[in-house]
Amino acid sequence: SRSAQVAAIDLGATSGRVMLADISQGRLELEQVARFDNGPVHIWNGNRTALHWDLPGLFRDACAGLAEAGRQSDNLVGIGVDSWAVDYALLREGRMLGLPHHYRDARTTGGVEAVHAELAPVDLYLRNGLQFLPFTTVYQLAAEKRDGLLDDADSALLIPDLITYWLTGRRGTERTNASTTGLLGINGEWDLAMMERLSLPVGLFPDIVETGTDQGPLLTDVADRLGLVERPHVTAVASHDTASAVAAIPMDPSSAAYISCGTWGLVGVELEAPEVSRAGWKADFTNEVGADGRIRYLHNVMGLWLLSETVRQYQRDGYRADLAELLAQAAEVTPGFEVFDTDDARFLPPGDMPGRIRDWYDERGMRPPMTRPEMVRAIVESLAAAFAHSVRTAAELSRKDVRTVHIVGGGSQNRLLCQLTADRLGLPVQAGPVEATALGNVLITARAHDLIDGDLEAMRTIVADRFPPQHYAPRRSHSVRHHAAVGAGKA
Ligand code: LRH
Repeated sequence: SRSAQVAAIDLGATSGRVMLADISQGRLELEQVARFDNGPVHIWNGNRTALHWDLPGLFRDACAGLAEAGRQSDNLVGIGVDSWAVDYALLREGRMLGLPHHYRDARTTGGVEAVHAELAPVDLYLRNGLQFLPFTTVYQLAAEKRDGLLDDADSALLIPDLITYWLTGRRGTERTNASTTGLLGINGEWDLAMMERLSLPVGLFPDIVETGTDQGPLLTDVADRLGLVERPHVTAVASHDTASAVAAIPMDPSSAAYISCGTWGLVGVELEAPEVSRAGWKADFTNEVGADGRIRYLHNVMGLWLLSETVRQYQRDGYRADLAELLAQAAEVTPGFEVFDTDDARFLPPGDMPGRIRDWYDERGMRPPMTRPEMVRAIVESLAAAFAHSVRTAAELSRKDVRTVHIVGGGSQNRLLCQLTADRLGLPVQAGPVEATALGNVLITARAHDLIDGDLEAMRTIVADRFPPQHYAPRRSHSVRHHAAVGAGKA
């Protein structure tokens, strides 16, 4: 039979890509057809400099990628779109009202205060099951409400849903990403009572669209412009990038923890049902929805952002800083410093990361990392420590006997990080695939087109066969003790 291809638009917080996949029962070829930069755009708004995303630019680059995917394939049947979570565009009568804000923009502080004045943090957790992140959609909306920015809007679309709308003309809110807004109850329904209580417009986001749903063909106009005569359909994939990544982790969820490591390090386990407890609230563990109704029970660790912002600062300082080189030097450092708390909110905004890290040590009268290789080593050690801590907490809170840890995404290529995580946990680390998010994206589209069938386990088997992970054994002798501690939980 004629072969068929699907494309993924995968927008990360630092770069976007379009991938082309040839998938059929037992075969999976994945190729990158376009890659483009992404990052905050700083724009003066009359009062202050605000951080935005260049959505029109991203859409242009994604479309160019789709056109290229079309040229490279003989039968492009499907497209899926995923991106980072929580952010959204406001629309009126179908038109976007201004550039979407970046979740690292400072305006959310007021939003957090406004929301918590109405609903205590623990009550919010009991309703939506989400860890506290100051940029969760509900806080962003509360800040925009205060600034009068919602007055003109009649609808809002999360980023992948916006791209889907611009491609197909159809509006919906895909379920996995909807689960990151804070506006969805743990029962999976929009929490209208909460919206009313917070004086947020009810019905701003369109109806939930289940993961895997056909969103229709490309608009004729779009298809013509991209040279795609046969008008591929867009599938609502697990449009939260982390949900797509987790769907493609070659793991056995009964005994594995995972770290989806890109800009963020999302550390946790997969559950069949939400786990909402006081202990989970205190530990800041979130219940986000995954593909096929699974629950991503995880904590946000700061991730590679700390490294990329550090390298950016070194470049601003006039050093010819190259991350690979710095990591090689960092591997040779004998750490003479303690780890720092990567969760500290001061590390959220873009800026002078090494300076802020030094401040963290100085404030405690501790010896800070002195040289650039030491700084990079401190970051990687601290990330590994944070990963290990969250893996242990996930195991305890979920009462899982975690025996192995999967690292996927860009971080899976960071050998030092993988090894140090294995060492600190005393558990084996399975690294890769690096393109887990794009794989999860194309697999859901392929399933929607009946190119493959089966459940998540079947999809994970395809990934494991085609992209066998790289194994890191823990280097310390006390691994057994650590393992016992990880599995012990509350039992
Ligand atoms: C990772 C991610 C993460 C969210 C953050 C906003 O890209 O989607 O899961 O918490 O970005």
